[in-house]
Amino acid sequence: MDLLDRPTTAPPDRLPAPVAVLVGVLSVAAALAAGHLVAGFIGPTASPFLAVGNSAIDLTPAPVKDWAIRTFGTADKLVLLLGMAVVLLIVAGVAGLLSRRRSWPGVVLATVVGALGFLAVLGRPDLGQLGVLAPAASLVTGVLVFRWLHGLALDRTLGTGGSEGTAGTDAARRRFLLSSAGVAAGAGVLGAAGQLFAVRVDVEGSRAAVGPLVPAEPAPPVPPGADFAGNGTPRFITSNRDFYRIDTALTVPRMTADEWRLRVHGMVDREVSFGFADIRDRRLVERTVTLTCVSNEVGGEYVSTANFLGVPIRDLLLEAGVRSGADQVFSTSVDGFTAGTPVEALLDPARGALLAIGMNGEPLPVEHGFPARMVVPGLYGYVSATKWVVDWELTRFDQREGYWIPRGWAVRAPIKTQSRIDSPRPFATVPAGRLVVAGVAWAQTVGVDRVEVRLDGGAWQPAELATEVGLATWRMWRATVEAAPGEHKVEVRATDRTGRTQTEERVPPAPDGATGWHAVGFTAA
Ligand SMILES: Nc1nc2c(c(=O)[nH]1)N[C@H]1C(S)=C(S)[C@@H](COP(=O)(O)O)O[C@H]1N2
Ligand SMILES: [Mo]
Repeated sequence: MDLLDRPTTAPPDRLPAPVAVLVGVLSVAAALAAGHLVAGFIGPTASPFLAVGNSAIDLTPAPVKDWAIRTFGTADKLVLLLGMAVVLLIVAGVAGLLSRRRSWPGVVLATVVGALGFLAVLGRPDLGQLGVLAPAASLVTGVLVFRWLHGLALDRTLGTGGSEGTAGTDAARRRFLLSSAGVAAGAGVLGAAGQLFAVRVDVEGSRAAVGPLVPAEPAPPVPPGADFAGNGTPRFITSNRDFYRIDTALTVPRMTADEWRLRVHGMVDREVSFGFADIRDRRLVERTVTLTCVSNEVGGEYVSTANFLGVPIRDLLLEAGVRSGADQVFSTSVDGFTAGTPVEALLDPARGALLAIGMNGEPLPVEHGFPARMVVPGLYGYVSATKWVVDWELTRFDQREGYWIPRGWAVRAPIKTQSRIDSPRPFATVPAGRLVVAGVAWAQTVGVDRVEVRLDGGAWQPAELATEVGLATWRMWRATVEAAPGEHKVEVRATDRTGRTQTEERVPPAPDGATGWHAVGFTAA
């Protein structure tokens, strides 16, 4: 309070800088809280802060986005929100400093920032027109609080707070401090209330209420010997908790099974739609599928395997009747993510694409798409695996583009044959002598035929393959090499059943998946 109360010789004619900054920051806090509260009622993504964050994600140029994912991994969203908070604090401070005499410069700046919130919310595909109520609440609250606190602060500074003399100044100062504290507390309470309303949708309760999902056609049990976990590979089935996760939205959509509906329309003979019970009451089939992300670097972790339970997408499409000429199913998630999948792949009974409602014996986890998602063996997730899916439009590839296509990724994206070394870990030190190298390989829909390893650029030697579980899944391998004391490099390459061997050349993930041999350097001692 020292700075605020510093005695001045000449009567000041403007707010001290710290007071001005405080007014700006508190007004922005109040604005965000009001928007967050309103968004709690009409849809969490209408919260102006989140909406601006989501727009930032959607508008970020592809190279920056790829860099952010590479650098921060799944913390990229936290980094973005923190970065936005810092920028906003600076803007709020500047708005205050520009308004040391009069409030209008700050009001203008606040309006400009508020307009960003409006644009962001209007751009959200998942919000109705009510969505703009949230940024409207922010804007009005921000401007009113700013003008009010600004007035109190001027009274306090100039001593125009009412009665004459120091008593008046003291009263004005008290009024300003109390009001500031009130705004800070009020913003906290409103923001928290908005958060409570936003999570009131009891999605976990809805998941629990689904009850046991019993497949009419269970996936064959994973045979013993399907993994080499003892040698350092992952377990064959990835637990739901460890399953990799990719989503564009800042917050995971919270939709209950009761609210969920999938609408099938566009180039169909008849529009149909399905509620959750319609799907759950059908003959459910379970399939073991390895999902893969196109962003997976050579040797990367964005590949996992689960037992997915659901109904064949083929059956649902046949009920709607696909008109000739339609070559794309354009799927939309409740959060606005979209993907374009070839009709041909979805109708192929051998591929076995599912509308999944279960994963590893439970209803889909919320982060993996509850109530329902698509799972299409052999296609990268961004062109096929829409989570929280609510809409299928039968259309043509030349008519509509899925979310990632204008961002530099390929329209058609079959998963490339790949292999990865899981043991030894990079830079590990291992005992010299015989060493078991182990890992995974995948070539979804055709199967892995052969895996080979070589040490220090020597001759390729065949690896032992684990028991094959299916063509839609990964396959584990291991090989024994002789490592003399010193530094080594081990490399791997797979050959699929079409006879194609992975090529050596390293190609980055964009636009249609990384290629190249995975190599691991280690020391034998
Ligand atoms: N709604 C929605 N669905 C989505 C995505 C997304 O960002 N939003 N990401 C896709 C991508 S890029 C991949 S690789 C898979 C990942 O599925 P998972 O998170 O269950 O592993 O989901 C796909 N489905
Ligand atoms: Mo992905």
